[in-house]
Amino acid sequence: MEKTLVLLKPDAVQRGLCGEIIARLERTGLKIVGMKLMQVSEDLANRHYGEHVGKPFFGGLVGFITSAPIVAMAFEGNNAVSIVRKTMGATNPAESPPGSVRGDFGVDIGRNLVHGSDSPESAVRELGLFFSADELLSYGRATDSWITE
Ligand code: DAT
Ligand code: MG
Repeated sequence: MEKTLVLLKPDAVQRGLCGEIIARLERTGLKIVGMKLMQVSEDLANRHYGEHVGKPFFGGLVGFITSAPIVAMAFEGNNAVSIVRKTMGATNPAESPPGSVRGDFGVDIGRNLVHGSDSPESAVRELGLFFSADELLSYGRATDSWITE
């Protein structure tokens, strides 16, 4: 089953929006299989955002993600990557539609509240950075057969 990494970034935690964002992700039917409050180290930030090294916003991005606690989550389900990305909206809140997390709660590309892996391959890599194998749980829900055929 496909899994994806979600980060509720420091702005989401500071603004008290974690519950709102988790509720939106949870009600899609995707299953929470990992979750923790944590402070991202500079080393972890550099590895997580490795694809952006050298871009003009890289320093600000690392400074931001390490500035205050985040909530790291793993969601599981068919098409988990694309469903989370759709729920998040576009990278720039100004271009993100109403009904999306970034469109409803953001104004600035550097304060866009939430991270979601951009492909199943990225998800495997990123989940490995944020979670050990024993932190990702496998369990059934009574509703599973009402969510997935
Ligand atoms: P996404 O988070 O939608 O996957 P991304 O991987 O291209 O977007 O970029 C990672 C983060 O970097 C993004 O959430 C916000 C920041 N970022 C991207 N482009 C930026 C830009 N042009 N100026 C400032 N921050 C930017
Ligand atoms: Mg990305």
